[in-house]
Amino acid sequence: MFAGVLGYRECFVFSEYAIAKRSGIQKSKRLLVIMKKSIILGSVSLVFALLLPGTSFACADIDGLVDINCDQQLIIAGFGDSITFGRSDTPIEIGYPGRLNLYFPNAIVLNFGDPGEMTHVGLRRSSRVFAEFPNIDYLVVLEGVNDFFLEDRSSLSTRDNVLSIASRGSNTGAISLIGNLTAVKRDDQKGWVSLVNSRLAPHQHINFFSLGEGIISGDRLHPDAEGYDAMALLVAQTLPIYSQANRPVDTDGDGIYDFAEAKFGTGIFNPDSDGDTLLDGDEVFVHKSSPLLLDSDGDGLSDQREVTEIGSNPADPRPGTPAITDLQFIMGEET
Ligand SMILES: [Ca+2]
Ligand SMILES: [Ca+2]
Ligand SMILES: [Ca+2]
Ligand SMILES: [Ca+2]
Repeated sequence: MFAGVLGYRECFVFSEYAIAKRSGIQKSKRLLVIMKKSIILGSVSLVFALLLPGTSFACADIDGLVDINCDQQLIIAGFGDSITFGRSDTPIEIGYPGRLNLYFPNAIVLNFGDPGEMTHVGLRRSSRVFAEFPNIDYLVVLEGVNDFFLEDRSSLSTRDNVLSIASRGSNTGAISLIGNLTAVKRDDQKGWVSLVNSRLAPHQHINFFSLGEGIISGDRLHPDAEGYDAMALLVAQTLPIYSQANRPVDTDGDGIYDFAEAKFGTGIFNPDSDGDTLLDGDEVFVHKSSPLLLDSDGDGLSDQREVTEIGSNPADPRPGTPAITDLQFIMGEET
């Protein structure tokens, strides 16, 4: 599992990794690309984040959130403009996304904040982002204040663009959450914020506006560090609610969601496809054995025996101590 906070630049590096991966470049070379890029960008932490060993469980929750796409990674992304980016944050501009690892330490947090962006531009960008990052579990969309500066933009088009960005995220399988605009201290923009938020109200999941003007920094528009703290806390409190409400169905209760069963050749109505008494989800994610074979590694010891009696690895045929002991048993110590 990858873990770490990825800022906007790191997202670029991560993109390079994804591109290299799709191009069929060897994993070691892909990591080399990451390492070179990270050093160039002064962000070696990403290298270590990518190299962290994984944890394997069934489609288990990670940090209290459902692993929506059952890929054993928890990916949370913030999409928006300068307020997602973290403008006016101190000591560095990481915004609310950069603080989410405080609450979800095993998550990959992606910051897709693009300062100054208007929503119709964001809508176009979102296609590229979601094509490049199709494994996002949770997406938070917060954008719209910049549309105020374009005379031909209406609050209705702002709403529609935000809804479309969220919808595109949902189409990748992510849970898309729409945030309303944060409060502003600039008098000439208050009416716009109020208007957009009234348009978004029927669709909104995260009420950033409720945090009030107290979170806003000296520029009267962007939150300050404490403001971003408050936004992150609000997101962290909200995510688990929608996470649980959107938990995929696992009809047979074997730890593999229905939509993922086909990937492993198992069915949605049979929790133990090969009849070896081990749940399909445990075989796939915990033991790394086959849910379709009684003896996954072909060493003569059944998966069930290796797991429940011997304590050996059912997916590794190498003659470790338990296997030799069993071989002796098979060969007949009594003779
Ligand atoms: Ca996931
Ligand atoms: Ca299942
Ligand atoms: Ca098996
Ligand atoms: Ca075996």
